[in-house]
Amino acid sequence: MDFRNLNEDIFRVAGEMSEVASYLWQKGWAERNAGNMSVNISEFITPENAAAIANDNPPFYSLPLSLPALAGNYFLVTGTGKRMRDIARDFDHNAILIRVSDDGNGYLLIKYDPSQPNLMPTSELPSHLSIHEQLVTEGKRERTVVHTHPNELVSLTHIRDYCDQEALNNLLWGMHPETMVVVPEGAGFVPYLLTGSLEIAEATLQKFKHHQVVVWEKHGCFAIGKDVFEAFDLIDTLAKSALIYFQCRTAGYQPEGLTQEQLADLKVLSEKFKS
Ligand code: 2HA
Ligand code: ZN
Repeated sequence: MDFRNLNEDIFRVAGEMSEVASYLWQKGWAERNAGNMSVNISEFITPENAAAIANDNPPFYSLPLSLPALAGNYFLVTGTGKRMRDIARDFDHNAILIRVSDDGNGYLLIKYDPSQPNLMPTSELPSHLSIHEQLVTEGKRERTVVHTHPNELVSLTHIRDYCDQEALNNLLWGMHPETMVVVPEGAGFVPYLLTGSLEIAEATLQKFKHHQVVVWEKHGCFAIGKDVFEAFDLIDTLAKSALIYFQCRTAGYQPEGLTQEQLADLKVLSEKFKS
């Protein structure tokens, strides 16, 4: 499995995914096989790469959804059941290159290795690809999707009051000024649904129309970014706010939080950063 070596851009993206996989593990957000990542690398595939890949006659797998905007697109994705700590150490044996078929109804497993028949894309592939489909359709700049289980954010969604998007974001923004600056749209919130289902993929998609991070009740979160570092930073910033909240509570007091006026000033600041 040498798909990393197709060209130096793909080699770099694989390195970035390995680096973020190690952060997720070190953060304690990636127990066992928890979490998954995908990056749309179509822009880096040269005609020579595409021809070499086609010659390999890769196996085809159908998908329960149609992805017309992704027809022919290439993705690096983490493998199902694979550990983030193993992805960090040995990307080639724990991640895969796929190409969405020309009809958009399935994908081809590139550089399929018969000695590793269990190396298949993440169980959350329907969520990942439907998010990528929306990103491409809407002409968005983001090309990566990261899913992980941040303890701090999951803990918050065990509190009924914070299973409400507005309340959740007001709490997170209020815990640290940078949170409003880095995540001014806040997180989208998806109430509990079965993981890996089309229902959760659809609900997540709706939230990504207006947010870069989507929190799944009692499970974890998804983030999009132009690269995996941007997606990681968004989650890390929100998780820090949640941690500050719990540290205050553990110390025996209810945190004061920033005032609505202070938050409004920070929102103006975040808009300045964007322009
Ligand atoms: O990849 O995190 O949600 C395992 C999961 C499923
Ligand atoms: Zn998960």
